[in-house]
Amino acid sequence: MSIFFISDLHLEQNKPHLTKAFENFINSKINSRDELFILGDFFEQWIGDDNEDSFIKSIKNILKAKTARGLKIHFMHGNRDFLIGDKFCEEVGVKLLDDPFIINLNGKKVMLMHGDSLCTDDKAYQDFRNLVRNKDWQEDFLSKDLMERKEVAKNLREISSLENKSKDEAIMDVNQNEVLKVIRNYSIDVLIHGHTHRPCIHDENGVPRMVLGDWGDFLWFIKSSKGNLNLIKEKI
Ligand code: LP5
Ligand code: MN
Repeated sequence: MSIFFISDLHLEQNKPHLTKAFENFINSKINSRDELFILGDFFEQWIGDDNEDSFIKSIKNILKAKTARGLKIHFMHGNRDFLIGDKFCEEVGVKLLDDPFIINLNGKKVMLMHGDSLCTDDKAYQDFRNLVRNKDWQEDFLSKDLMERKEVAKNLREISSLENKSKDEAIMDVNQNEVLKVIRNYSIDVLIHGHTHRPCIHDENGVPRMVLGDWGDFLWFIKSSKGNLNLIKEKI
């Protein structure tokens, strides 16, 4: 039995090769006794579980086909799909996880995160995150009609890509003190996250911090088998 971790697939309607890559990945590498952890930004954006089109249906079908055969899939929110709710999770049979979430792997405490909460130097983003992760704010946003939500998401994407161009690269990476604080506070043995799109294995005072990459020309995943965790990159 193996455990797989992926993040930052950024699946969207106009990138069908990514949907295909995910379908191939889940069907060819993962069997029903394995477990899959999706650590956020699975979708390029998510504006509510009531939004459905042929693309979303096709992803649901891929997930449903695997969970119906017994595959356990765990899902964590990212900064693009933090509005994924219980309706979606129940429909496709995945379990929503808190961020952070700790699992025990062969006696090791492994912490899973999307990774955005570690980017504490990015004050503008953290303020934005606090706003949109608020339950009341989310209820209000989700009560708006779909057209309006689509428009807000589009504007926000434009603001975000404009701002990212002027932000220092270092600001958009994790804050070192925050990483060490998390490792210390939770006494973890391994930290796995995505978000930064800077795949690497860092040594944080003896604790591995494994950073998943985003999917594009390559797919990235971490596989745990026989007690080892490996960060793997494959051509799509
Ligand atoms: O996503 P990416 O890689 O471009 O950048 C992220 C941070 N940006 C975001 C915003 C997302 O891209 C937008 C996703 C939209 C889909 C969901 C829509 C449903 C909800 C709509 C909610 C309004 O996460 C970016 C980080 C970067 O990662 C690196 O970590 O820097 O952060 C920003 O760009 C945030 C800006 O700095 C601040 C934005 C202020 C916006 C103020 C408008 C308030 C919106 C209220 C609307 C009603
Ligand atoms: Mn992200």
